[in-house]
Amino acid sequence: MLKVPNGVTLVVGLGLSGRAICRHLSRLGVPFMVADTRAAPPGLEDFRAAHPGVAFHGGPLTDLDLSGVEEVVLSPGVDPVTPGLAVLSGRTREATGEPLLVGEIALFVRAARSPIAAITGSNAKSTVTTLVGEMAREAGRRVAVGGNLGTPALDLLVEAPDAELFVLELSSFQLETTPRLGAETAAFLNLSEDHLDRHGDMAGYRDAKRGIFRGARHGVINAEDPMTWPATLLPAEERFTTGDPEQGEWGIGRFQEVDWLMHGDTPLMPAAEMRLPGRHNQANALAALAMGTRLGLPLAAMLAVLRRFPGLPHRGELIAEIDGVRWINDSKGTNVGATLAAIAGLGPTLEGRLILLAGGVGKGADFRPLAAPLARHGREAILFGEDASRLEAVLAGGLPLMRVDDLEAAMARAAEIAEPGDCVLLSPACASLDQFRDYQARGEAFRRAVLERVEATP
Ligand code: UMA
Ligand code: ADP
Repeated sequence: MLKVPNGVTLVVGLGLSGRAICRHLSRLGVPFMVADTRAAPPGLEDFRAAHPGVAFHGGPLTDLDLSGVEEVVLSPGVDPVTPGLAVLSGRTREATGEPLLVGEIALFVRAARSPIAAITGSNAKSTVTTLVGEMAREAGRRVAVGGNLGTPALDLLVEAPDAELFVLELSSFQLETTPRLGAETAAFLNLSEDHLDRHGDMAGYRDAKRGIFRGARHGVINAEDPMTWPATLLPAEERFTTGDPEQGEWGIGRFQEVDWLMHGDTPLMPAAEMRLPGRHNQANALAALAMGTRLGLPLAAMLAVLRRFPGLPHRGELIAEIDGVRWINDSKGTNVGATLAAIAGLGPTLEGRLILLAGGVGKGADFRPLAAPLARHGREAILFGEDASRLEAVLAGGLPLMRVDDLEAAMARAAEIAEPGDCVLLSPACASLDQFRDYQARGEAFRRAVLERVEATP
């Protein structure tokens, strides 16, 4: 057994977060060592170069004697019940009374001197985080944006030392190990099945995400999704809905015969002026407006961002229109909730029909919710990857189905059957890891193939 020396902090995981944690501890002058359950994780060389002389243990955590450890800081991908960590369960640090086992965001909260706007949910986190960040920037605020998206939170402290506002996307993994976030405004956008392998069941997953409200001064929640509501009353709380808003709510209402983004009975902007397409993105805009308003951002600046923001790559991204057929990359649709939102958000806006390209690693999810909206809006679903047969079983009878080997074959089939006014939508409802490095690689493969088609089109 290797003893972590008394008073030394243990960092677990040597990925993006782990290395950010090491840099932070090193800046603070806190003695630390690092463990990873892999013998030689890809980050090891960088780590050794950056922190010569700092001890590294590669292998099971059960090899470590943690009896004298000062604190254990986990990377988000490391489950707090990983063998070897159980001895820490329920234990607190004498000096602070905080749990002995925390994550990167706990360290961030201790060090940050400016307000935090935090966003979680199963889907749309990155979109809303980016919107709020852009709105703050448009309003002239010095804002730093990161977390589960882009720059790890702790690195923001160095990259943007003069930030007046931090906008953080936070995952259930990060929230689970954050004892108290204390956000100025915290949004829980939606909850649908994902990451159940880690959280056990939906209640466990929801409870982890609800951690975003610990110490929050203002909460933004989804009126249509009670799973996002906090367990205890917050000092202030606002709701968004895609329906007609009640007093104080953010929603979509009819005014001058078109749909408007509304705050209570005040019309703010015609929904069609938003550059992002679909009802699901209108919900995202409303959540961002609620947060921005709490942060004191002027309405004009926020609406200007909604008029121009084209969306992030791989999230409902229009790559090209070829012969009247739109090809949309929603490779980030890695779970049923995201794909459902894409189908239900885009379907009603089409002159033709949807051709859905889906499949990959389903993470044990229940695909049944996809069947009805696909039957309503779909021309055909083209299925590939590890869980194609599970998708096929659930969708059978609703619309024509086609099984192919991979994305390339799926795109060839889509080009064959598409008619003007149709939309070819890559929104796999699955992770990509059976056939691609990650969802970005899958989206890039789609983009390249569409652009080749553009070039080949006379
Ligand atoms: N590791 C172990 N034991 C384990 C699991 C992992 O030692 O049981 C080690 C791995 O060997 C590796 C390191 O931990 O060396 C990887 O750490 P990590 O999985 O926590 O990943 P990071 O590179 O630190 O990236 C994490 C987030 N990843 C996860 O939560 C899985 C990134 O989110 C995030 O951008 C980054 O921190 C910066 O904050 C990615 C993600 O997929 C985008 N997030 C999930 C999602 O969005 O659905 C939650
Ligand atoms: P996250 O960071 O939570 O993964 P993203 O903004 O990257 O969120 O979007 C992920 C997926 O969710 C995309 O496929 C996108 O089309 C879909 N999506 C966007 N808005 C919503 C919404 N309001 N509800 C459900 N899914 C959505």
